[in-house]
Amino acid sequence: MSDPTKKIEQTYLLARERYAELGVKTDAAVERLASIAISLHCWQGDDVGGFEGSGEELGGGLAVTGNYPGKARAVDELRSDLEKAYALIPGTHRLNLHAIYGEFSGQDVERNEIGPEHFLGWIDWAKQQQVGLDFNPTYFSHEKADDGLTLSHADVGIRKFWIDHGIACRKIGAAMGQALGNPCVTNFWIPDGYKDTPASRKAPRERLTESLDAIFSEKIDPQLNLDAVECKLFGIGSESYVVGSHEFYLGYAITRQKLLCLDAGHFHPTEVISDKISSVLNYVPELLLHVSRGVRWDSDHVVTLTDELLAIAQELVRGDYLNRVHIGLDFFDASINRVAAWIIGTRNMIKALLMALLEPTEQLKQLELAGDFTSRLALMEEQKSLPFGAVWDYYCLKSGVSIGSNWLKEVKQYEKDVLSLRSDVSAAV
Ligand code: RNT
Ligand code: ZN
Repeated sequence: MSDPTKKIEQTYLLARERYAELGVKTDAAVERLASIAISLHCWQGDDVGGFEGSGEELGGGLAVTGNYPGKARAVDELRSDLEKAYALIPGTHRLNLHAIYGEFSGQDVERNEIGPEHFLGWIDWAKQQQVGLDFNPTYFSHEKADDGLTLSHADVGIRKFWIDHGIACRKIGAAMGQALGNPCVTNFWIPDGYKDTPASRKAPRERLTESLDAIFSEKIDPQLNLDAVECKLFGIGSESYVVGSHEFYLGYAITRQKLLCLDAGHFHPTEVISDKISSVLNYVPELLLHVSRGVRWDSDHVVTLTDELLAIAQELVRGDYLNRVHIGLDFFDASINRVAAWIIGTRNMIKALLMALLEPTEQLKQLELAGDFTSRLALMEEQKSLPFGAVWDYYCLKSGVSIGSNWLKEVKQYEKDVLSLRSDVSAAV
């Protein structure tokens, strides 16, 4: 059997039988998987640089390490890199844009003055690529964020500036949702906090509540735009106090019925978001996930197929939460090929979902209800050596993307033909 397509199909049929013995329908799993969109974060493509052209350093305590050549310097390059990534990832996905990625035609457009007009190029591109769009206001890399405070700043003028930015971004999100026919998730993350012990933990939090309420005061059709708020434990330069802590945003999201965004790197290192999903979904309508990988801290490493990634996927499947949870990625690694980073991280997220969809979930739940924890553990462990890879290869084949690590050859070729020709000097947009 030398025809590789035939080989994958044959292997799949054997795997399908094996899973069927456990009552798992692989065809249904593959079909379900194809309907799950992952939101790829644009900022992996250029180390969270954006196109404002203001020369501002990356702020907000965010850190990207590495200087791998070939970073996208302009919108066309970023789109080309994304197209390469999407072509090597099975399924139909989304793009998550930050406000600094607008097309400002060399103009100095202040963040409180941005509008849908600066994102028309992205909207057209998204239509043509058939990807949905998500959005984020950018509350960092700006002189008005240099104090480490934005929406919770004590200065009313600075606060107003950032409130207006938030208002502008929700309108952009709604325009994206309208144009593409599916809701845009607009996620609010702010870096606000203090390096050292605050004298008042209270005042900035009260101001943040007021600022958020002002931003969200205009009702926007949830078919167009959904608001999410992202909590964090600490950041570089905000080690002692973060205004938007977990408790803060949990309370905010519940009382305002907003989406809560759980970033896998934003909690104590032994705390996992997989355990939080089924708690918070009792109280908030929907969730946004920022799937990331912290190594010792919120280091935003490329997502790998870890136990926690699998646990996140299992929670989404076991809890039947896939229609209430938006899956986004959030990592930035400049030490490896950036296109490969997207592909590795996204493929891993999809693999984890497939593994979870191939689980005999009902059987496991029955065993648990019957108190047979021995069998529950035994079956969960047996699950790990079932022929998952055969189903994954088949899914890639059906989706028209290259099998196994063949995608890497294509990325290497792209590096040779395109990325290596880019100089590191930032091109004006
Ligand atoms: C920062 C947050 C936030 C950012 C992006 C760029 O700790 O995780 O989501 O990574 O907005
Ligand atoms: Zn995040």
